[in-house]
Amino acid sequence: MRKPISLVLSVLALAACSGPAAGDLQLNDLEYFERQGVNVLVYSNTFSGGFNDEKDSGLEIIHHGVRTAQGGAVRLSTTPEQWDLVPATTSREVDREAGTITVGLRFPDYDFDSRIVTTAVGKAVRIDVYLDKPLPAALEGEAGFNLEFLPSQYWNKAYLMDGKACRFPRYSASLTTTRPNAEKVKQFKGYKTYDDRGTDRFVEPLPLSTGHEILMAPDDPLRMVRVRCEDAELQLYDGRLLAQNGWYVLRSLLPAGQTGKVLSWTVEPNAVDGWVREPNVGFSQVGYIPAQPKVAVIELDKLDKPRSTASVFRIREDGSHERVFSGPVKVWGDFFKYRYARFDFSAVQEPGVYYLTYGDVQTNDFIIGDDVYDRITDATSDVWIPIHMNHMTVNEAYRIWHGEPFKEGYLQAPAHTDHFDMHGQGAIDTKYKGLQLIPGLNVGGFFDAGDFDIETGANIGVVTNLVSDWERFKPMRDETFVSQQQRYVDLHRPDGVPDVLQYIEHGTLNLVAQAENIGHMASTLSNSVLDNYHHLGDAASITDGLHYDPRLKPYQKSADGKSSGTPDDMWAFTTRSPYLDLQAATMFAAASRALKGYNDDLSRRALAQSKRLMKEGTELMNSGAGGRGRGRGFGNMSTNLQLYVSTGEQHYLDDFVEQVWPALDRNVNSAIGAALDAVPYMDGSYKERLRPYVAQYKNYLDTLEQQNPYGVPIGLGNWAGSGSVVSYGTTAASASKYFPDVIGPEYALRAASFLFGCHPYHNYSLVAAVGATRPKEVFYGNNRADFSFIPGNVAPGLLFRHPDHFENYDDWPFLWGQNEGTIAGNTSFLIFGTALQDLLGR
Ligand SMILES: [Ca+2]
Ligand SMILES: [Ca+2]
Ligand SMILES: [Ca+2]
Repeated sequence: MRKPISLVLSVLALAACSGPAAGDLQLNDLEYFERQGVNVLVYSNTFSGGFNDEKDSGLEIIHHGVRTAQGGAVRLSTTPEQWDLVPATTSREVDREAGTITVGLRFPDYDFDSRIVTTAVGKAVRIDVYLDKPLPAALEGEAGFNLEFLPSQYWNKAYLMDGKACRFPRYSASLTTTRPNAEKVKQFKGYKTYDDRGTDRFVEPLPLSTGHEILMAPDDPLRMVRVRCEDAELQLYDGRLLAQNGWYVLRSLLPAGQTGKVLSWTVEPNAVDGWVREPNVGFSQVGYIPAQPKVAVIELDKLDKPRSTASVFRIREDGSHERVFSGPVKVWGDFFKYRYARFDFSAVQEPGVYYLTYGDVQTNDFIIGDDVYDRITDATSDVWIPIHMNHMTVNEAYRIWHGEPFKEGYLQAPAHTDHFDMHGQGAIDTKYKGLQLIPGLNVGGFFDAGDFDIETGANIGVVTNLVSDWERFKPMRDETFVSQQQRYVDLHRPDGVPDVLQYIEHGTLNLVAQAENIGHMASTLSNSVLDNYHHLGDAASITDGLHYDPRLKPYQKSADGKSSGTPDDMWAFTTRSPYLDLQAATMFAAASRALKGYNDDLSRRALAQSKRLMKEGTELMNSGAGGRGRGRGFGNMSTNLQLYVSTGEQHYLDDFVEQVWPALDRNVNSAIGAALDAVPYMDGSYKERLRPYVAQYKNYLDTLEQQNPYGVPIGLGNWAGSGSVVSYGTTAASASKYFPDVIGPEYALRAASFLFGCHPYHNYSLVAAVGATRPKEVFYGNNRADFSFIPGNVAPGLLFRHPDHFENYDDWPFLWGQNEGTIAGNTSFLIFGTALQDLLGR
């Protein structure tokens, strides 16, 4: 996925309420149905997240604290995939008196409207589907009401369909059929999620079970749900047959030729009597240095009575446990769904192995020691980053992570083409024709994230981050063998060259190739067909490595074995953005400095492109061509600083100084990072003039502790906010380094604690970091189909679902907004980790 710009909203805790009562489902003030242990949300989250079916919309059930069902909607297929059509929400009305929530849904592609009326009836919610006009003929036998259940919460559990006992399958291995493509309901913008291998037929799952009443998970009271439908058949499907991120789908077809109320379900989630959510004791899974503040944040059900004390136990050398500290638990207050309390155990300073207890809750152990942060970036730098090197074979010990991808290179994207990952090609603005090979682009660069495209903006961020890391901290770590000549990377094999330099070189190689061969920066180098975009597995097998020749038939190879008729070649989307060109100019200037003396040729080429793009980009910006889909940010202040540092030319510095103070006056929080970056290159008077802004920034940092119990910026966007926490931590570390008398190290350490486990929902480290006792088990990496992780990944973390729920699944990797690490984000973490180590004098 391409990370959308997410807003960090400042929010105050919602007004306190006493929590849900036992008994019947009630429509509450936040406009969802609630009883103790059960929340039924009705379009608090609509299908408008940006990537179609994100599996977090529609009618949803949060069952004893876990969002186990979603996607309740009229849908057009048995097991909808991400790029199947989703309904627009045309209206949402809450009638408190009648106790109903009514939602209007519309599929514009079929001019098809429906209405869902939900009503609490005792402990159940009744769902009635209304049609004012009969189903469009094309949707007869296709449109149904669907509700999707989370596989990882139901697999291996039992269900009864009309009394017959069955088991939810751990593995997707049930019957399917095929139908002619002509019968396939349209997918998003006419894309196809599947490769029919020339059969002209698509696959459709067949139901696991059918009946009129299903009792799900009678063997687990926390997950038990009863669903009844009198007027149509209930069908249970396994969505994983078509897509690994599919859910179990319960559905009923809508009848043809009818209007009015056409379907009724009752859904009754079980509630365990007197259920109160277990406290979540948040703390740093990588531990603490002896002198630092140590505050655990305890997340509590509003029905839970906060305890007055918590304790710290030490695990002694003979294996016995000793209580070494007890202290007060102070209630912080309410923040969205839960109540929060804090336990300060800063007094515990002796190095050793410890755990916390709060009532019956005992945490896993953690370490207090001088060196606990020393290795937090090692997995990111030694494993995650090199695995994401494109156009190379990457090996680790006995394992090939991926072969060499995209040997056939990249074609010019045809004019006026939309793209499924939020890009697009306007008129062609290069010397190439649509679908003509642009030479030289299949070199260097990093996979964006859990997908395999080169996002130019993200790759610019990567090189910028790595150069910053190199120049500030000179990391000489050498654990990676990189041979551009062999196109081969071997992990854990030193080759005499610092790895960061090799990663800078790798990123720069692709970006310089773009500037030289295209003339400006491409927005992305990405898949041309959707069936390749959702690839899971070895990147080298996404395309066939052969040049596409339209004269051959699909799947046919030429006699010389060099081309094929399969249209799978990647495309370069080249529409010019002067803003992106200016960002590239900044990065090239920085890369040129870092590469000098290591790869002089590339260093010279980068500097040449920097000067050219700076000039052309500035002219285009001044002419009002602001570029496609991008804001102007704060002009080219950072570019000017980078160019000054690279060239020593005074006019760049003058331009920087002219821009930095107004930018700080406009918004100190957004400009302070760039202003601090300049400190090493400026004289003492600059630093003194900056001081009051740093004091102003400190005031902002202190307000965060009133905004939420964790004291870091918590984002509410559709992509969770670890990136903002990393950025906050890095800026706080810089401020603390240059102005230690104004800003102490505690702010940067707070960011570390949050990332490493002191956060809502659970207390696992959001970073797959060396040293964390309990990192998250699953991430949305390119190996997510194996419910696994790539070491060093940083999850976006706590995804906010409206109106009051933070979530991070640890048994289901497939929600990108919570579990996908990105190359730009993870190299930002590398800087944060290094800056923290530097700040702590390590
Ligand atoms: Ca992407
Ligand atoms: Ca190396
Ligand atoms: Ca090909």
